[in-house]
Amino acid sequence: MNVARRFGARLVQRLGCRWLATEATASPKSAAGAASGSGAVGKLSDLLPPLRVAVTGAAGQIGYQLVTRIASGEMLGKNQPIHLSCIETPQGMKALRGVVMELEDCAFPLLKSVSATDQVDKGFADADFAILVGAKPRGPGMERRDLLASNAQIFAEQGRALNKVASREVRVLVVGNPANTNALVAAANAPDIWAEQITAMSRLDQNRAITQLALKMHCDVAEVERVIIWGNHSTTQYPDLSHALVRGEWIRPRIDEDWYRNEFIPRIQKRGAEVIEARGASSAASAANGAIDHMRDLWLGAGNKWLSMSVPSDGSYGIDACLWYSVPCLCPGAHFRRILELPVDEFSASMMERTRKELIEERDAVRHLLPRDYERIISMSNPLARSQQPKQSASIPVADSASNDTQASMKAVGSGKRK
Ligand code: NAX
Repeated sequence: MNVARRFGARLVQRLGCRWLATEATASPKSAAGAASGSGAVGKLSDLLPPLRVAVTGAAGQIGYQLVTRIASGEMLGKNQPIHLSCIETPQGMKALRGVVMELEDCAFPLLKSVSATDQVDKGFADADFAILVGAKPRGPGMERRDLLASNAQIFAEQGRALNKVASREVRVLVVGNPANTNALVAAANAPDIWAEQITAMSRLDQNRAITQLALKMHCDVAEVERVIIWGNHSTTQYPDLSHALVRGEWIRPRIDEDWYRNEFIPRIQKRGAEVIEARGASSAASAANGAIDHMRDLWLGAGNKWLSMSVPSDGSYGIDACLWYSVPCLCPGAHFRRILELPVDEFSASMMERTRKELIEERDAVRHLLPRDYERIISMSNPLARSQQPKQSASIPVADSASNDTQASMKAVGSGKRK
């Protein structure tokens, strides 16, 4: 089957070719919702053919928030009916039944069906989207290395299941930690799925950084642009304001260096711990919100917005291929494009290097769970990777970066297919 054609068909669907949506595809439930005028749900005649969304860890604190927002249409749009598949551990199934009851009790017009299972092969069947939230928390006395290995096992199994039963065009978002390395493990175990269809979440970090900058500059979050998160979703991440704009103006020269290096950067890096300290539990609503933002913008497109996403490295910015490293991207709809050749100053280069090294260490800690030919599996999904030489310019000043035309500094990557 020609994957590009199927990909194109999905794109056509996403772009809203309404002739594809017939009344026959819409359920009585959709009709009731549309007729009752509940919220901004699309008219029956505007509804698209349904898509399947699978969520692991659906009874956990992030999953609980996430499934409700997905079912309400916040992720894929108000004219997109969905079948929702909730996946949990056997121990989580009782709580999951309660979540399913609540979803039913919401009478969401776009929710055509909801299912609950502890079998990944069943849960991922024909999935168009899979959000992998379920992961083991760090137990008492557990070393980081043990946590990495035990979660990598879960993501290896889920990668194999996605490979076996999900749609060939499935879009996968990894949220469960260590998210970047879990994405690598899942992709390495899913040889028939493009590695670039598997992304990990750094949007929560980006949202946190945007808000902190807006607070500092006394402006609205909507007036902040081009904030970047580089690297790992961990305390080594680099929240970068080198290219940030506030009300359309390049802000870096006006930022106090001490605040930037000693308050802003550590605050974003450790924001998760700050939330745990205050709430007694880790971020849940904001994490679910980050996942919704990530998937919505990836699928529906986000114009010229710079969005940070952890994606398989293509070698740009000196990052080793096969690491899932957060970089700035543009989302034209249905896929992402890396923003390439941004100038990187010395400070940024050192911050980016630190988080790169951590990802290498994480990769090495789970190497025994990667197939022997994992580099081939991942790089084959990105035929441009080897032809694109990294362009790292550690000493280039960033002064002109804000006026660069985004389109000029960005190149499309990876729309081939391995098979
Ligand atoms: P919870 O412990 O509340 O929920 C996790 C759920 O996953 C549980 O219900 C558990 O039964 C289920 N689960 C565990 N293993 C599973 C498996 N193999 N298959 C299906 N379900 C499974 O954790 P929660 O607060 O929801 O956090 C979930 C994950 O998100 C954690 O790994 C957490 O560290 C990570 N986070 C990632 C963030 C990011 O930006 N990437 C931010 C928030 C969060 O810390």
